[in-house]
Amino acid sequence: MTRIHVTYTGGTIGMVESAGGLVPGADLRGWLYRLLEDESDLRTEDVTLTELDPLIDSSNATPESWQSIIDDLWAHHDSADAFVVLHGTDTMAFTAAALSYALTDFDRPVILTGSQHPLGTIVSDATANVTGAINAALSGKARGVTLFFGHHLFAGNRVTKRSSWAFEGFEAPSTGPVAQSGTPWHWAHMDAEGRGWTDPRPYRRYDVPVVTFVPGVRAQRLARMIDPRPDAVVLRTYGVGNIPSDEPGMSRLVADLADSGVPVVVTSQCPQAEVMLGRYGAGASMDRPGICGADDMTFEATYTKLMFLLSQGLTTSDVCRWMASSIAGELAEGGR
Ligand code: ASN
Repeated sequence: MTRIHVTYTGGTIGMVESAGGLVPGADLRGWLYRLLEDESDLRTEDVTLTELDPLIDSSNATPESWQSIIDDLWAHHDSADAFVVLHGTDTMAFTAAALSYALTDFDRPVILTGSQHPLGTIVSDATANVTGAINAALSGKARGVTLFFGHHLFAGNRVTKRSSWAFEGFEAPSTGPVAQSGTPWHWAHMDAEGRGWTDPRPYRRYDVPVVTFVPGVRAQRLARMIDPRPDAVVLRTYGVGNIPSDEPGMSRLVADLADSGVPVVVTSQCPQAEVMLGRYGAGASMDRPGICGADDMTFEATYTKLMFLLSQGLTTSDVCRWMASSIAGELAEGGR
């Protein structure tokens, strides 16, 4: 018999209406145990549940919240065979990626899920998503950290939230899903190869501004965004890694930032991308040491990986080296 541990972190799934909008407050524990009793062969004693305190809207998640989930998973590592994390959808893809880097030696499947609508009503997707996550946990086929939502299972570091309302609210733009639920489930090959990370240090918060380039942005605006000097910067550039290089001072500013030792990570605004620094003249100034491309990583996988690497106390050149190497299957090294 498979034993399952559930970590409940908050999110719409367990929210109730209030005068100030949706807030945590539903009896998730009662609902979950009734669901498992009625709909599965799992015995109550085979399912344990931690309700994190406080339960949050995942918009309030921080690297410390990721760490409290990781700590809860490790605390139950020996007493369960598979793990389900109930999470708000807004930042679930960040948490899934963050967990994937920190849990490469966890050796048990971890499946995140949540819902677009609170549990307990006929219009809700909560039952479908939680039963899907439990089925993935029981399947014996899920590996590493995955996310189940709207009939699909995704690698946790390849997924992004694509819709604020659709029941198919997530997608993996570069890889597609790992499995589709059905009778039977259809599984794709999971090529989540990575080098892993032994004994990672806990997540901490770092000052990492994310700069989105838009047509007409001035270099002066960017200069203000990076003053005082942050711990690292993520640039959300165009296409394969292009910036408005004709804007006076723009390319110089980015190059100076890297030269001063601040790691600069270049991502694309395209959900499906492969960053190639120097491919165009408009991005050529960024083809230099201290500036690294995010390859085909999602924005969520990139940002959380940077937090992970900074938390390990790495130098800028090591941050860049790891940005190009797969820790937990988050990128296709050397392109696809
Ligand atoms: N704001 C909610 C959250 O992320 C959204 C949801 O769970 N559907 O916690």
